[in-house]
Amino acid sequence: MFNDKKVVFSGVQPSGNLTIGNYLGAIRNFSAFSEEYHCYYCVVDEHAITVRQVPADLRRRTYETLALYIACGLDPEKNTLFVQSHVPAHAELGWILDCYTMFGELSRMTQFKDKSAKNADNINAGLFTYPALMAADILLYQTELVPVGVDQKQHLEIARDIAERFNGIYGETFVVPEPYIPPTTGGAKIMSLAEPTKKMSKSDENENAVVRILDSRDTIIRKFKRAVTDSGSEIRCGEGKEGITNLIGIYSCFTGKTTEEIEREFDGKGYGDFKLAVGETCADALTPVREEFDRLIADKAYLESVMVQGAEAAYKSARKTMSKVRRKIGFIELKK
Ligand code: AQP
Repeated sequence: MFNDKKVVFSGVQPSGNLTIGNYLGAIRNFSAFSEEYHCYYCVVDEHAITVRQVPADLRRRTYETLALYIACGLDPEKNTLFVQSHVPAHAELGWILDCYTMFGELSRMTQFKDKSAKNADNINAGLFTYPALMAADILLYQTELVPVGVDQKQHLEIARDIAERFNGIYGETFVVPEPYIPPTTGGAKIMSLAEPTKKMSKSDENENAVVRILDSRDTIIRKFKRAVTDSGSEIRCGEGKEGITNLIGIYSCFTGKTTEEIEREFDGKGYGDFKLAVGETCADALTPVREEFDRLIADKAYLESVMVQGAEAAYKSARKTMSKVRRKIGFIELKK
């Protein structure tokens, strides 16, 4: 079915209830690749445990993230949808790539710095070596393209460096992947509604800072109404207007209108009108996703069948890369 197609890989951590940042920066863009590429979309539960998770919540969110993939338009018959821990090759290649990843390069990762500041009581080794596991996720499938938000650009660069380093030592083993990052006005980085200089993150403790894909219509509208703006009154992008710039970006993502068109549309109108329009537009766009999600999440047996089918397809491909890697580094493969 997938012969000769180039590969797309991406993942989302089940580390919280997904936000419109995850949606606009990543998931919404995934289905565009389904026809032309062989797409692997993974729920990266192994990454999620770099931050302490409540087991029951992790389990529930893993189902939910898979259901959201499907509700956002990813057909399991056209995409390989799977859970990272169901394919042990991720952890195995992750360890191997740890040994080809430098302490210095990991120390420069901004996500490590941010997350260690947020989780000062749990700065574990997994948090530090996260990019090597992410490189394994990608390289395992000989991925050409990785659709991600701009916050993941640095991790993509390290994945490319690791692939090139490994290929340099052992000869061509991995395809060197390219990032696919949406344009800045196209959802590459959605900012917090409470602190618009900070990325919107699903693990943010301030509920008013994040709009979740599954928030109710009223909640979405209320959160946008409360969004931090500035003391001015003009609906314009610009310095000192990070809040309004973010809202214009979100509105643009949902309507397809350019910044100029939006600025013209709201010329002479107040922040209140604009925030209401953004809230309603976002809520309307997410309603069908929420309805489809509600239907899917009630059918655990179906979701589990997707997990099984996805894990089998992913394993088939991962197995080939692992065999090549083991041979190249000098591990003995047992003939069964
Ligand atoms: N605010 C964002 N704007 C645009 N894209 C975003 N992504 C995340 N936040 C934004 C993209 O979503 C994909 C999945 O992200 P992830 O789950 O792997 O982890 P993350 O980047 O660390 O996302 P969060 O929401 O900030 O999670 P937590 O709070 O758990 O750390 C990625 O493609 C990411 O770029």
